Amino acid sequence: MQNKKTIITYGTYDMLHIGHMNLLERAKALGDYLIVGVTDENYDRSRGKLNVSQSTADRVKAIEALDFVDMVIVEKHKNQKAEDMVKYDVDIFAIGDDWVGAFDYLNEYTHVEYLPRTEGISSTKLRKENFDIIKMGIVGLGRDTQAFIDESGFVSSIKVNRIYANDFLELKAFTKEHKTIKYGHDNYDEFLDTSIEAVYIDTALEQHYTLIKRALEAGKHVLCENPLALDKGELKELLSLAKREKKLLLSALKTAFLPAFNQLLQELGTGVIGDIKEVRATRTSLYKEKDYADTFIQQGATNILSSYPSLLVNKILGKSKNITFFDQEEEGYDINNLIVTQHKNGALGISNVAIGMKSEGDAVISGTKGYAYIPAPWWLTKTFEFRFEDSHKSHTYKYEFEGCGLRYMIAEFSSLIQRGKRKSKMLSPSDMVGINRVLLEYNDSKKNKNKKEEEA
Ligand code: C2G
Repeated sequence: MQNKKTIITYGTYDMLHIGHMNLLERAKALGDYLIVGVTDENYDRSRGKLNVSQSTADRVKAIEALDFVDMVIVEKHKNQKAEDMVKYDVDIFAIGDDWVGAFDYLNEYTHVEYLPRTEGISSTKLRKENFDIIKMGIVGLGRDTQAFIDESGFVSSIKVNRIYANDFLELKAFTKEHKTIKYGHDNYDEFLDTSIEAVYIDTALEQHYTLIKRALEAGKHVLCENPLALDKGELKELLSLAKREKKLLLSALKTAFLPAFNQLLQELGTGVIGDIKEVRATRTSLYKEKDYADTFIQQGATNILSSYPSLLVNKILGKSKNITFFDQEEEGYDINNLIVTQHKNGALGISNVAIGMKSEGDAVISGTKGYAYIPAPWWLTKTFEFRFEDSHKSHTYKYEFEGCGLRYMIAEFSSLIQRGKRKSKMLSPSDMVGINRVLLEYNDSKKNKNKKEEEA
């Protein structure tokens, strides 16, 4: 009996269409056994595919349902194709001829065959036909406003065309310079009364709560720089309001949406470093050098920066049970804070934030078998390494990272709106509560301390 001939092909297969089906049938016709590699969402995002509308699980399900497909695997990184060729003893690698030349390097492992592509149909075209473009407005002229406008250009489902700021002259100068932002408003009610469906808020931290509340009440989805509120009760109120209004409220914590950060969490979930006992992360910034307004600095290191280490700690260890602060104050606000949190099974979170000193911004996740090291700046995650006592077993993961990272967050925000979802798996409402607990408790403890001092 002749050996069976194994064919492999890869793709995203978003909104599975006739072009994909033709290609898969042509691939199967080359042999006996067809393996299809469906790209994982983190891998797609790291190779610049930001606008995929279906989850990995849904795309896998659609391919599994096809009669002529014999096996479905998930493609997670760039080098996997070569590994799969060896692992599955592949005879032919087939792919559409839009890729001609790109995979010639795989001829070293197998025979590469470029097959004719079906003209006139694509996932991009289907997405355009099926989903409306989301009109979005910007609130404030903050530190990330410019970057947000630039990065939203990479997310085809979003159009940013309005801005609100209370300083009329600044606003005028801004709209004159930015031709894509056609409309400037210095009246928030008027701004909210337009056809925009969503807003991005980047203002002074103490204004967030009121601006979010009014936007949600006006029926807009909200993406807002963290912290969403500076008071415990206020955060809960905003989250219940979003739920009641059936609107999406998301913290603009860009780290949470980076492909490499999500891949790190996925790998840790497999137990690669054993039981995790401690997560330690540092985030410092010398804002003073950058001429930021005094009122911003006076919010203190914890309010400005703690959400980043708290994100890493909470995503890995879950909710914190006890929180202890070791803070250093100057001129009435904290310039440095070492925050120790206790979690399930006694695991420890150690977060260090500072705006008055500079330190190494790396992170270490320690487990019973080994540890993960993320070099500085860990919150712009591009690479991470799993290290073991036997250094031969150590391995490094490297991911592409486009622009300043905001585009991954904007893509998730728009994809959730398009799919009618209110919760992001990458940053759920309960993640947001957990992450903000540190700064909200710190603000509470400071309030109580001041009250006691006043009474004494
Ligand atoms: N395809 C086709 N005709 C179309 C559209 C797509 O033949 N009108 C083919 C592509 O050439 C590819 C497969 O269908 O072989 C899957 O296409 P996509 O989902 O767009 O995936 P792609 O980004 O091409 O993935 O590791 C991933 C692969 O490198 C390519």
